[in-house]
Amino acid sequence: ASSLAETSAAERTFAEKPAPRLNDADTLAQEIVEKLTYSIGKSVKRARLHDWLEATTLAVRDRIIDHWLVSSHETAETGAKRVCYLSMEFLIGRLLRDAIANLGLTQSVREALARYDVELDLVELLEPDAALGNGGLGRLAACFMESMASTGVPGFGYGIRYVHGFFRQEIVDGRQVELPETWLKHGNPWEFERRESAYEIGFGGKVSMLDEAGKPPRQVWRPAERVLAVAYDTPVVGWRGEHVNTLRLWSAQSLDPILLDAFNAGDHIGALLESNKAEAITRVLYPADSHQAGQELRLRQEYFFSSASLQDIIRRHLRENETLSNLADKVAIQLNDTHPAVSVAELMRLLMDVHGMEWDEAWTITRATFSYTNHTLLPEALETWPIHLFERLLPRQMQIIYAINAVVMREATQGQGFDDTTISAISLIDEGNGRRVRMGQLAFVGSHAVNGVSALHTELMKETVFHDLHKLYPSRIENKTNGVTPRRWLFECNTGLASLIDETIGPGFRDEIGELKKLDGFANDAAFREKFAAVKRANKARLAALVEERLAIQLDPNAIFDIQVKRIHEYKRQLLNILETVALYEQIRSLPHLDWTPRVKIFAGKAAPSYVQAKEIIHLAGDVARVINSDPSVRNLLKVVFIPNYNVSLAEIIMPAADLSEQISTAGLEASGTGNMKFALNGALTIGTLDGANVEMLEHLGAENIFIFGLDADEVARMRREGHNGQSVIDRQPLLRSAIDSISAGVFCQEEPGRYASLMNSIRDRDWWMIAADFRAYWDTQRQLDMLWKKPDDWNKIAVHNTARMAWFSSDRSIREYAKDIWRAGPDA
Ligand code: B1H
Repeated sequence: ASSLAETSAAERTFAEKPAPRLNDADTLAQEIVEKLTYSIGKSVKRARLHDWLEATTLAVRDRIIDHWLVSSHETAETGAKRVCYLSMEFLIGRLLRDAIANLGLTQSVREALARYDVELDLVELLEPDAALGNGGLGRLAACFMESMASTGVPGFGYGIRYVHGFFRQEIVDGRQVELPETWLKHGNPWEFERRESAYEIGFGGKVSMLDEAGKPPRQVWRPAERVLAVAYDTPVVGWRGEHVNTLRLWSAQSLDPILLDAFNAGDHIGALLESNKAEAITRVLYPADSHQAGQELRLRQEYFFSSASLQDIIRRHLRENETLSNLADKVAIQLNDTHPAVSVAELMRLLMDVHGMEWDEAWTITRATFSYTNHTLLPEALETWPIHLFERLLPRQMQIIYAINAVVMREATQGQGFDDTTISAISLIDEGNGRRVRMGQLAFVGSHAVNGVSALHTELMKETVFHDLHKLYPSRIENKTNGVTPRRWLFECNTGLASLIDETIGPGFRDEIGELKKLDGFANDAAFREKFAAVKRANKARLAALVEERLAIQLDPNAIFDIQVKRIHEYKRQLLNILETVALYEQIRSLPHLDWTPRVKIFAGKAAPSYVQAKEIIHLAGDVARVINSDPSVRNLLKVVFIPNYNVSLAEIIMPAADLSEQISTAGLEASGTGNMKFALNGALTIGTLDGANVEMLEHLGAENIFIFGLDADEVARMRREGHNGQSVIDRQPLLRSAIDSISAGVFCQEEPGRYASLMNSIRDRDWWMIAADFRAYWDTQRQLDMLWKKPDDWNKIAVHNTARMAWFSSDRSIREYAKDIWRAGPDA
């Protein structure tokens, strides 16, 4: 505040809080109609629903801008440290409801629109779902942006403005079909193009020594190609609207939109080729979750947004500081996985080649500035790039990587006396597979802190991928367990539950989520449990209506809504769930007189387009659903649905409607999971393995409130080492054997009986994902849950404990930990 007083009067007018606006419905109605009239050019009479969406967005946006300017100026003028979160993905979803809720305007906007017979809920549905990400990693980045704004950490998100986000999934003849997604079709009222923040990004070309008189000789890179990175800013408003951060996404443009010479010579097509090539960089999101794409275009994307972000960070720093020597005191840069890891080499290049810094100082600053989050241990997801490709595209950065490697090797041999095998394990260059650059190693050595995303995952990082680097730098790895924002994932998506909590313990939990604990005692209050259950029933009815409308399948609201929604991946074991479903189906058929608990099995999720097994799993889920749903002998006891096109907006309807959450990955393979947290926060019980953040959920919920089964990570590792074989297990388990035999015999696909033979054989042989190995434990736990469902008091008690005890999994907690331990930024720094 003291430095605020020293700024000039002109500056101060910006930095001061804006004149407060009135938040009542009259004022909002007036503002919205003003936008409708003068920004959209429509009268109230003629306006279509979409016009109301735009007008409402613009009116709300003005209010955000007031706070945005204040936040930005405050950060600039106090010299506060900024956090720059570099991520290939920001899975932000729709923004309007979140913005209105965080500004505290939900009721007023609803009333304002109602005066014109417009329903806010319908308006909100028209907003496109911005899917600039694949799954958990991208959604985490979005939750973190919201939590940084809500906890007052000055933050920038840096990413890519993909023209086409994550593909739209349709199911045609049972198979996934990918369709292009066009979220920008009607323009995007949330973003501001910043033509003045544009940077040149080079590719290819040569590096040479420049020996200028009077200066030390230095390397210069002369790229063969150059494209322009143009910034688009979206404000991210935090809880109560007090702090607003910026999500800055880069779009690629050609420097030379048309080659005039070629154009004038009559080559109209050729004249546009270059701009097409430039713009291709930000055209589409790679849809492979937990799998490295490996294409040149992907490496171009990674470098493009890394370099643009770093140039932007440096420019802003030099506007406010005389030197780059204090960069690390003013900026913390978080690398969200290795996708922006080339930043380590790029910052070194910018500091040395462009700003004339010496190696030692540049290296010290680089490591003090960066930190890196690892999100997976799956070998197929660890990024490496062939040296020849890297060198051709980024020759100077390749030189710098060799030089960094030499520094690290020296530390390892001289400091620690590491032997040859250890040395080759930590090398940035993988010599084994045709020479490749290891991006994980690069991110690790270029950072002062490296974190995993759950306690278990962090420990496994130390034992596996980073075993040897951890020996060399034993204090670098730490844990930061993921979280989810309670605003979107409770207050907004489950207004019924949030209001019930207001009534019960007061609204304090909305500012201090820890207060949810006060709800714990109400688990024993029968009247409260009844209200809690009524909210769940209403949420289930809303989901059932959606399923009826989209799939023409009727769901029994008295059944357990047993839900598995996430990317389709073998390690996530949707197949285990399907096998249990088939086994249950067969049991119901053969023992119809038993007192079965009715269940609805709900699946949703997308498969990477080239992931054959994942696509077969989707196909199988649909085939199984078709046969079971049309079999009169199971009556209403079992229904199976696969809801197409899972995305953030669908998740907002699904999470509050779940009775049971499936978190059943092969132990040791799911780094954290975040869907697990959203479900539990909304009062679903979890059936899950000791994997990822499930382990910590067990600690916070207590063993009686979560249903853990199966092998743990050590047992999985041991069985894999010792050569586990599925058939030997299957032979001892008639239920499993029968389910596998039915599927592979074509019971669910009589038109093509061999369809699932190889999928089933993979369980009989290697059973790499431990599906056979875990089946019995899974089945038994499911039957235990069947019994529990028959005692609604007991079930609901557990459900209440889940909501009451999940506060720790707020992403505000994650962000505060990062801010304190890694970034040393934020209000408490
Ligand atoms: C996660 C990815 C991922 N881990 C590569 N790794 C990608 C890897 O396009 N790519 O190349 C995209 C995504 N995503 C997920 O991150 C983990 O599987 C979850 O367990 C975790 O909760 C989430 C957030 O940390």
